[in-house]
Amino acid sequence: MKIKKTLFAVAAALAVLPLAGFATEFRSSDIHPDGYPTVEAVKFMGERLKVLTNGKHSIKVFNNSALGSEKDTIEQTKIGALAMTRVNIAPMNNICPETQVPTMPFLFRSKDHMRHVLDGPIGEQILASCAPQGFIGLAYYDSGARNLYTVKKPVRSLADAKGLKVRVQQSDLWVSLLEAMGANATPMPFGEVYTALKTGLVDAAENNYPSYESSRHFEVAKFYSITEHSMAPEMLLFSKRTWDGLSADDQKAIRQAAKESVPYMRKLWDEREEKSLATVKAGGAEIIQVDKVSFQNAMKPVYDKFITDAALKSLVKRIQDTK
Ligand code: GTR
Repeated sequence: MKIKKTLFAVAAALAVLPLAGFATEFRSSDIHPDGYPTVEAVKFMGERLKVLTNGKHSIKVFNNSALGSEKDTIEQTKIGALAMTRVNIAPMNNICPETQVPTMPFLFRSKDHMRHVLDGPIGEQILASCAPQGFIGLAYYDSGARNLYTVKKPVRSLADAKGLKVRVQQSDLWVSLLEAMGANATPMPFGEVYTALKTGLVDAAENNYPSYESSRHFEVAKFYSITEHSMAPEMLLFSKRTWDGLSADDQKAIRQAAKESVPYMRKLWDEREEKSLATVKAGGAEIIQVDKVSFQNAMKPVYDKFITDAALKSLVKRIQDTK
């Protein structure tokens, strides 16, 4: 509570500074380590921003959860104590309902489908929808398909997921998604998952290859089942509070630099997915093909619970109809 109050005071002070005229090093957070594609992409964005603003603005990335969990950094960004945060879209689900849509299970048919949708007007609409909550959505980054991994016994079909205690991201939608698989969902920050798996607090977690590899979760949970249940992307969010103090030219440069970092990130991402797969296999992970249809068929309750109003239904339909 005390920390929150202090942060608020800092944010309030920042809000009255005439940022428009000053050189700024924007602080940006990430939970991932150096070398991870999201971290490198934001550094690249910073380099581009420097060039586009003739050295006036730059970005400093605080990675490895140095500024807290994604939920924490989202709050800091909202109040303007932090200029930017790179997070998964999941912890935004409870804040900004439209972000639930790209999180939905089995919605994107492929990486190309996902990229095509997020690059277009649907992606733009969802980014813009977070402004009333205090966030300028700058871009999406890839996060691949998420797969379920277990410590003790492999999951080959839906029946095997029944009763498993699975760590999920801090989002109600994610809790329901795992419950629809028959599992018990335990929300917790990413930084706590390794220990939770190792000590038996949870039986399983789920993530893409690069996170499964870089977090070393593969050392403690060796059965990696290709469920591909969600392609929830990453988001790059700028504090609206900070944004509103910037000149139109600076805002344009930030948007431009963020946009330019997307293809850079995708190239790193594609390379990292392959590299991570090789690393986890060499480390003893068993890659398991599952009966995917059994998982797909179980997801209706998640759609019924979260895609409730006409606007969200229409977004889902437009995505499904996108070739
Ligand atoms: C990763 C993602 C992170 C975080 C993490 C998690 O794939 O890049 O932003 O969401 O998953 O599961 O918490």
